[in-house]
Amino acid sequence: MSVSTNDWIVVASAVGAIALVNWYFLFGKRAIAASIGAQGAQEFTIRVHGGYEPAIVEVTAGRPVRLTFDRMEDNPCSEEVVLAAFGIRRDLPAFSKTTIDFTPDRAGRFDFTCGMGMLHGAVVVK
Ligand SMILES: [Cu+2]
Repeated sequence: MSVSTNDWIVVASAVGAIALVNWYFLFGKRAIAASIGAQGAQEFTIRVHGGYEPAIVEVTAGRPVRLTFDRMEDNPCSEEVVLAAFGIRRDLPAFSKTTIDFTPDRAGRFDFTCGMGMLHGAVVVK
C-alpha cells in the first residue's frame, strides 16, 4: 500500500514537472505585441544571440512593421536573416542593430530564419 502511494507521488510529480516545462515553453514562445513608433510603425527589437528573442511577433496587416535585429554575437550562424515571404534577406553585422522595414499585405504566419535555416522566428500577421 505504501509502495503504491509512493508510486503515485512519483507519477504526480513527474506529470507536474512536465506540465510546468510545457507551460514555460509555451509562455516563452508567446507572440509579442508591437509598440507603436513615432511614424506609426509596429516596432519590435529582436535580440539575436543563439536564437531570436522574442521569436514570435504579432502585427496587423496593411500597416508598416519595423523589426530591429540587435545582434549580440559574432557566431556566423546568425549573420544573415531571411524573411522569405516578403523577399527580405539582410546581413546582420555583429554587435550592432539592423532595421528591417516592410508592410505585410496579408494575414498568416511568416517564418524568418538565419541564412542557413537553423534559427527560427515568425511574424504572425492578423
Ligand atoms: Cu544559422
